[in-house]
Amino acid sequence: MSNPEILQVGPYPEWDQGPLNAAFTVHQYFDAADKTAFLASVGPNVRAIATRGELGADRTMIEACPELELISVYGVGFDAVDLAACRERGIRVTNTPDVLTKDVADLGVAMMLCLSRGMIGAESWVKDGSWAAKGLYPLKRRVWGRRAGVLGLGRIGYEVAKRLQGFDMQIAYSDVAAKDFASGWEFVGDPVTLAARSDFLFVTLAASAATRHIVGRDVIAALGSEGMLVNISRASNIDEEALLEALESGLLGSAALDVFEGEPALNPRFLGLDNVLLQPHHASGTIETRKAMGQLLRDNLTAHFSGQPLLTPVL
Ligand code: 8YV
Repeated sequence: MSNPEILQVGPYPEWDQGPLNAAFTVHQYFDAADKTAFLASVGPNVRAIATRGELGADRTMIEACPELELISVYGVGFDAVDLAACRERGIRVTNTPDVLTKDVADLGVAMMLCLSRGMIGAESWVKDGSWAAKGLYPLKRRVWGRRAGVLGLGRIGYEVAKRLQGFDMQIAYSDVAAKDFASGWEFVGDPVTLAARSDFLFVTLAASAATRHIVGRDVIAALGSEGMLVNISRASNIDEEALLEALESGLLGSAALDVFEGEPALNPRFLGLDNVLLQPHHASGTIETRKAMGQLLRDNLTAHFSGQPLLTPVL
């Protein structure tokens, strides 16, 4: 009996590609020169799509696969998957939560520390001879004891707040409702109020149509010229034009960003700023975590095709 045919939307590390090729007949969408023709050719036999959080699967792709049963996402974010198209046909969707939560939280906190203490510039100060020529590196801002806001106290937001507690920070969060497991942290009902009482604002909520630009001009202005915005969620949660204007004018102090509209082709205006820390959507980018994500992606596929319950269903 032939292996189930799947569509692979983006590349995976070799340690994932081998087992995927062994278990399935894999059609690699990302390698196709003419993607429309490729979908027309292989789509009719595709029973599952293996994608990545930032790549997802749009309606066109889904409709090109009339036998599609499952979309397995390598990543926790499934906002790039057209869930409405999936619901119309009863297509299941899985993601890879939990295995990446702590890595993403680690990088968010590391970005805050790196930017607030000026570590990128400090390394240049050493390497370009400024230390010897100009003396002490300019003073930066401390982190411990200051005010942190977490916008979205889900898995990742909770791990961020736990880490910030270790820096004796005054922690508040905003979510759709107060969380009973967050007793030591202040619940704030809206993002503007949260930003106004924060020095560091972490955007950690899952992205959806409902959260698009939840960090807009009002939130950015409330965070203010001494504030730092840290985004480890999705670019769509922030009004990027408003963010750029605020960073360029000084209305916002600084921003540490792991995600961008149009990534990897980010807006070139970011490149000219000296009050940002830019990361290449790397928050879950460790060997250990990516291996666990790849394993969970395949385990969901295997479970589906063997008639077993999905491990981490979204839909
Ligand atoms: C993934 C992400 O690593 O989890 C997500 O949704 O955005 C990242 O953590 C990325 O999608 C993998 O390509």
